Amino acid sequence: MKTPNSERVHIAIFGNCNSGKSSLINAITGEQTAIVSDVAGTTTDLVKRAVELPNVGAALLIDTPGLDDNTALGTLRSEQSRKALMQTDIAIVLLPVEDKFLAQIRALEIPVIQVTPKADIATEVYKDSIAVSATTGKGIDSLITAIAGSCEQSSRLITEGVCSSGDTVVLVMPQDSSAPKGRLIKPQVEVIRELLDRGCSAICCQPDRLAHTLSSLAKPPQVVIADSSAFATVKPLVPQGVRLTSFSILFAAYKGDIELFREGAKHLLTLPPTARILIAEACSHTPQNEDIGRVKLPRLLRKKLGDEIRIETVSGADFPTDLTPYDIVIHCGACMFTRRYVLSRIAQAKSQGVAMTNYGVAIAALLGIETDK
Ligand SMILES: Nc1nc2c(ncn2[C@@H]2O[C@H](COP(=O)(O)OP(=O)(O)OP(=O)(O)O)[C@@H](O)[C@H]2O)c(=O)[nH]1
Ligand SMILES: [Mg+2]
Repeated sequence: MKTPNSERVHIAIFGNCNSGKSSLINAITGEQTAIVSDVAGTTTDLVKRAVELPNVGAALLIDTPGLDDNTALGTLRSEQSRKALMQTDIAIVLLPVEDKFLAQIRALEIPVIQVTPKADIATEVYKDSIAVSATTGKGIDSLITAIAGSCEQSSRLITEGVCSSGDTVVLVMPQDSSAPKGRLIKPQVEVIRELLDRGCSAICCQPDRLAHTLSSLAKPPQVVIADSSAFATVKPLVPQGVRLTSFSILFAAYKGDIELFREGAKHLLTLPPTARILIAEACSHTPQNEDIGRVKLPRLLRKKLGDEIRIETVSGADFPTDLTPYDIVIHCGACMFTRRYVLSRIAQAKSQGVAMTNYGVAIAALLGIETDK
């Protein structure tokens, strides 16, 4: 099955015009698909290429327009390159570039690999960089090893800190009318897969079978993970000493900053009836999300804060650059976004002094539900 882009490590190549970015992508993939020429400004758009890299796995290489293109159109394009940073997990930077750009990458805490390009003709190798030649292939292996090293540092588990290898885990997954027909939703599939990879036993049931499932086990499970909509039914059935959490809480930690989201949810409960709230969805059209973001969440918000509150919704890449008109941003679970993308939105909200939370944490707070993690 094809790996979705949200599961791929996003590796973006940045540098000035003609520095050899597209050639480097061709050298990494061993295919001459990116257009290369000695005319500055050859790459005019973000170009994404799905690849499998040794010790990295599924990756998405992102070719970008030159950063130093100062023509009118070029300025727009280089602006695009800077925007690409928002979706970048690992940045490969072809030196030299403006210090300001490197500072921007560091501010977003994106792992960066610095490269001296065209090593076959370069007269000097920049400090702390890997010398690489797309023409001779020199340094390409070292570059891929460095990418693998950066991936290792940033890889994290969904069930980190909640489940240990070998645990028995009961998953409570309602398959009601809001569930898609004939399949499981992505967060459930991903948790089950990860538990299997970690040598855990994953036992799935719907809420009405939980009591039966627990009583049929010789020993209580270590963890119960429930859909937050089933919490009211599940909580009283979970024995003392068994850890209880929800898929949304796990994903809030995996795809964001759970502490910040919890603070945001506390703030949400104190907002006045004049509040202005921004709901941000990652997908432009996903029925289940639409249901939560457009119907369920607004209903809960109005019930708690009053009918006068103003709620606006944005979707996809359509996230405002100025968040200050809003009292809070409520983001979806971001199953279609990478962690980095969500973190860069969090960084933006933080720098503008605007509170942020996500669907799962906000709904839990509005319903007065508490989880162990
Ligand atoms: N000698 C040498 N030439 C290279 C190397 N890599 C790229 N070039 C040449 O440098 C020129 C620019 O290469 P591109 O890959 O198009 O550079 P780019 O950074 O993608 O350029 P823009 O898309 O215009 O920003 C081409 O003429 C390439 O043949 C290299 O490793 N060694
Ligand atoms: Mg190019």
